[in-house]
Amino acid sequence: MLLQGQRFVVTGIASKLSIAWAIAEALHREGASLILTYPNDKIKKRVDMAAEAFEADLVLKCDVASDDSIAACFEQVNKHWGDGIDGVVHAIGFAPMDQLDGDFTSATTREGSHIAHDISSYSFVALAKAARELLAMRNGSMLTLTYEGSISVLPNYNVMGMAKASLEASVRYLATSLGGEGIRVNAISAGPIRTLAASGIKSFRKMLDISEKIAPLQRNITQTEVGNAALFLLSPWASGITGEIMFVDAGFNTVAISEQLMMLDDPK
Ligand code: NAD
Ligand code: 0WE
Repeated sequence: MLLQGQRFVVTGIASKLSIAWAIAEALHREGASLILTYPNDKIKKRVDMAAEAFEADLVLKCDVASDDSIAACFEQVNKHWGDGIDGVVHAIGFAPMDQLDGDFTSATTREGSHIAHDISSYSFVALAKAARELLAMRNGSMLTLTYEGSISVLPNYNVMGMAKASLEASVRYLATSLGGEGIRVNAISAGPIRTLAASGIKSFRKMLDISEKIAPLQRNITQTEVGNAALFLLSPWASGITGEIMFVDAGFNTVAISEQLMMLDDPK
């Protein structure tokens, strides 16, 4: 029971496939107490299911598009855990669907870019602002989820690549800003996983197939593997780690040209 008596706020559960579901599962397994959040009534019932499964203390509304919603949420967190929290998990990403389809230059719009950056990047800073005092009381930490598309180009990821690059920079700036208060800030860069956020993405299946051919482990990763890495970064075992982007991607990011790709061009 690595996290007995510790308290975490987990955002981003939308289904049993959500990465946040697996993170909440891992935290609960290690004895942590949880508050889970949802953005709107459509998703609330899924979060209620998770709350039951993981014996969560509370389920709170938190739409990160709204400062009022974030403030109201953390007012409740403060009421429940007024003497501090040990961590906040940000597992939120969104861009309008039309942004994630086709040629980057043509598909990207001012409005689409604004929404992608607001919901997928600024929201992490907004949560840090709201949680700062409570985190400082217990040497807490923040964790977010990012993707390789922030560094190198993948078809259709488009403006989300820009937003994830911005999110990763925010991890470093927040780590320095909050380090003096004993608060750590990290990210996990996860390999592709079939979740709701992957549904409707053109040729996601193909992306999974190619990823497992390039990755050193020759397979894709699971939500549980991200949950376990999250557990580590949120735990006292990671007390010396901040501003870090940790890859949980079966090694995919370390390979430029795989043996498999060589054979594609010249089969033998
Ligand atoms: P998911 O669809 O299960 O989770 C995305 C979450 O964002 C949902 O719970 C949704 O409710 C939430 N959300 C969207 N708008 C919101 C708002 N305004 N306020 C509050 N919450 C809002 O998909 P997922 O794959 O578990 O995504 C979680 C995170 O992991 C995202 O940041 C995503 O970019 C990242 N990630 C996913 C993959 C992948 O392949 N699935 C890989 C690397 C990183
Ligand atoms: O960050 C993500 C998901 C990003 C995402 C997905 C959606 C689909 C539904 C953001 N906004 C929306 N909006 C919707 O309406 N991932 C890392 C998963 C993902 O998405 C891709 C990927 C991968 C991997 C899009 C194109 C290419 C690869």
